[in-house]
Amino acid sequence: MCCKHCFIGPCRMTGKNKEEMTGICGASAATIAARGVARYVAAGTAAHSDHGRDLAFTLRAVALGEAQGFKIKDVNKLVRVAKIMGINVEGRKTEEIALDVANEAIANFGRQNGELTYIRRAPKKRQALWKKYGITPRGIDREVVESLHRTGMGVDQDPDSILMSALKTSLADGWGGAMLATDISDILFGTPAPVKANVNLGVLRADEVNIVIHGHEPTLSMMIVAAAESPEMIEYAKSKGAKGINLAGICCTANEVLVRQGVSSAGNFLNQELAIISGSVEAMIVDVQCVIEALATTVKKFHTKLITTSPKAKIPGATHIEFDEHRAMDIAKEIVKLSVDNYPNRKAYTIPDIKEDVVVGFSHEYIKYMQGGTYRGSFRPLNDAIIDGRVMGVVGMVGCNNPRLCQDKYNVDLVKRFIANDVLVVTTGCAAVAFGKNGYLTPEMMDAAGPGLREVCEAIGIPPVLHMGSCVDNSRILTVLSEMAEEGGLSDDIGGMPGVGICAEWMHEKALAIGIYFAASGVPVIFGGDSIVEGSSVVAKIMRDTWFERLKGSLEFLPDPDQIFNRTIELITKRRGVSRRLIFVCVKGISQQWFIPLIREVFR
Ligand code: NFS
Ligand code: SF4
Repeated sequence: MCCKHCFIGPCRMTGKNKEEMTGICGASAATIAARGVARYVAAGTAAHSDHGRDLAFTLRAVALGEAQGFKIKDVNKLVRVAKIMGINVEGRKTEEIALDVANEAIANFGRQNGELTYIRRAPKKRQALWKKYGITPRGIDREVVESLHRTGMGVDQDPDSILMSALKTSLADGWGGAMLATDISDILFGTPAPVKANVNLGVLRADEVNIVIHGHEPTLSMMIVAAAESPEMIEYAKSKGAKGINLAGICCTANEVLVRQGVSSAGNFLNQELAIISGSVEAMIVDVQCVIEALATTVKKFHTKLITTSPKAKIPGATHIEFDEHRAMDIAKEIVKLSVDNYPNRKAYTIPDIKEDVVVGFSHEYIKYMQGGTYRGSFRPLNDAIIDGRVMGVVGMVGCNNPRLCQDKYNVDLVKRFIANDVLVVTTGCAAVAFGKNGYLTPEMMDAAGPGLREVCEAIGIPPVLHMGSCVDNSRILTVLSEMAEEGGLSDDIGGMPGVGICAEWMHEKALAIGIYFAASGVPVIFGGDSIVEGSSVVAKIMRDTWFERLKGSLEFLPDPDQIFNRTIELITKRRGVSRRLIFVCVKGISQQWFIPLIREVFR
């Protein structure tokens, strides 16, 4: 336990009796732990939301005809988003609608009062709960700023109050910045639908120029994909002795181009240095988030060029080529050319012979479409399967790698057990890539699923583990849950659904923001590894029990996969309730006209 929010400190609490200690200003262990959580959430929300903001400005530039090489790829999604935002679409040009959507998105950041536009997408009951507890977010920037203010020296000193504000700020991420990032990415680059690709270091190629794109924002990486596929660049690569240009992703940039373009992924967070030490990477192009500074030292021992592109993220020792959407294609070609020029410098290299086939790209739109087609798409089949017990529940497995834990092991141990127990898994981020690396993202994985889940997956035509995208795409899970609530039969709110969120190998502030917006949205959430609030039982209890009483969502830390598994099944079982299943069987029986004769037979 440590607070360094002012220079009276740092105040450290060590030993067993932390809860009897205070900081020099008198701050209790609970206050210090709660402030820590709230600051993590503010930083995580800032990261996802700033990503969303940049996309909104790109959309604006596209609408105004100022973004070189970009166009609106998914007009249907643009129209859907415009309607949700209350923007008139009738008889208007695509660019006019796009400009209004971009401006409305941008307005969400600086809004001072009222509420975020997408709050209206949540079930009515959820919106009412947020109002009741005063946690409906107003503007994204306002909530982040207020969190930083509240948690400063001598401001909010009530752990419960600090944690309620953390919930509010996290909602500005999930139903604000992240959801806007997802929607605008879909509008600009296409809404994902299932696509085949490969995952792991074996996607690097011996006889081609290997360019690894790493970071988070899809704007530059999509342009690099286009530049690398251009005949001009392929010819140039051939002139340098390579057979072509091979693109591979790392982290969430990988997920963005994987679920949309089927560009293979070289792996998740802890694969970033491994790709370089294969000796086969001509250039690693990075933008923002999860890009470790150690890359700059690692590339010194190999021929790899490390190229930073964001004005927000520079690394000493890297080559900086700043991205600007107004000249996007020119910059992308410049970067690709520089990478090709580096191919003749490749020396000894070893590409591990490991890669797996994957099927990825399950956007909420596609999952809905799979359940009834374009005109009759709904969540009815999935809801019914959960009600009648063929599917026990849905678990969202998300988040990072963390070198405190064996890479991917926790996630893979858990996913195996969930699908074997008829629990459908939806996944994003580095956890999704972990499943890909271990062969869990193929339809053949149905064989590892329990009989009920297998039947449903076969009927709907989906694998038991659904890769839904990058970390900002966790907002897709919120949309799925809202649509399942609207469909009826399970719960008329996200709270009450037999669903649990799990972040087993987390490390980033963003992960905590995600976990907490799921809790605020009514989902019980479990984080793996050590607890960041272990110094305060008061805070741990508020996050687990008080939040659950108020919001039907919670956050708890469990260090061990067995505990995570057992607790998840306990939470799902409690939520399923026996009565609902019985009612369903009866209603279904009556509708199928076998129930009444059966009862007659029994009582005859
Ligand atoms: Ni999410 Fe994606 Fe990976 Fe963790 Fe980092 S890449 S935004 S933070 S490490 S899952
Ligand atoms: Fe110590 Fe209080 Fe300052 Fe934190 S705010 S460093 S607990 S004196």
